Amino acid sequence: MITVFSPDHALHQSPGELIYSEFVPAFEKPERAALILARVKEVGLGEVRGPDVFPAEALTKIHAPGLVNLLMTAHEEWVAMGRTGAAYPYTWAARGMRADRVPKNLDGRLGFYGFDCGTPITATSWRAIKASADVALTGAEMISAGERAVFALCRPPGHHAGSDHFGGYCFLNNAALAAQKLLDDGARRVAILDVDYHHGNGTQQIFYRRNDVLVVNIHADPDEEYPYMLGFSDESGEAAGEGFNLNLPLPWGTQWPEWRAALETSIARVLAFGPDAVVVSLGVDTYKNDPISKFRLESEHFMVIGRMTANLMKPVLFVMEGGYAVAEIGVNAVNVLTGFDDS
Ligand code: FKS
Ligand code: ZN
Repeated sequence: MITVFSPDHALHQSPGELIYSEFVPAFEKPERAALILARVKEVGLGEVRGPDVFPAEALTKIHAPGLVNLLMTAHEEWVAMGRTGAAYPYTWAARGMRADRVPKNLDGRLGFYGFDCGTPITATSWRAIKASADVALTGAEMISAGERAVFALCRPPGHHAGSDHFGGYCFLNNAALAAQKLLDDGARRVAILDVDYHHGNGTQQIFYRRNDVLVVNIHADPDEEYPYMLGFSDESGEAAGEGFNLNLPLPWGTQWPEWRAALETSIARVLAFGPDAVVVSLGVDTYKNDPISKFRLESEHFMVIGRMTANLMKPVLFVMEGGYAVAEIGVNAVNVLTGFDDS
């Protein structure tokens, strides 16, 4: 399997995030992608190539121009206001406030588009964000050209980013951009299977009213886990999209047998949908030693995930999302890919 990777991912480095009352080192750090790439090479997964560069129009098919523009310019404006460090949002748009009027002030715009305080924008973040999107779009293009499977080693991740919001370490939704690209290249239907520990709220929101993209999520129950405000089992899609969103929330402490059963359910739903291609939002934060997550998967289970995905008998684009147990992140992520390739 070919891996698409850009060294520019390292240009995004969060100075830290607020947890409880402490400012702590960021979990989502450049080392993550470096270690996954090292493992790709160690096992000889296949060729590693750089991304092509896509025009801004590829981004605005999914995202509001105001969001893209903010991500591009926020840090420059931050500095122009005499500030140092990274640009963090710290006022948020809650229900009852205006959703139809974007304020001019930078803090207002960061709060209008941002939904948490763990997703800062640095001077060079945009270059990493754009490279990550280009990695996913390149992977999609390769699938359109006939590849059976491609690994888009995206960083920063994307599945929490919605059409007009960023957060959860995510800025642009790489998986959604890839799915849209597959459709634009001629696929009639695309399924997104999100196996990250956290609910892919952005992906769900983007496609919620559409029936050309099926979105299936296996994740920690939003009653107990981030992102809390979306991902419940009664969210099945809206309007034309009714029936094309499936959420399979699982409780804290979930182990492999229950997780695997949810994957079987997901695979049956994807097969019934009959997609021309599948995008897997690949998070390995379901691992038992993950520092911010509470599922109990073991390294060998990631291989089974790859094998079960291969059994779909569809072209698959793997898009990297989360995973914070850095010592094991390479083995866990690449186990999915070798599990796929060996089937
Ligand atoms: C932990 C606080 C929660 C935010 C967690 C974001 C998870 C991101 C992710 C992605 F795939 F996007 F990277 N902080 N105590 O893993 O879903
Ligand atoms: Zn996650």
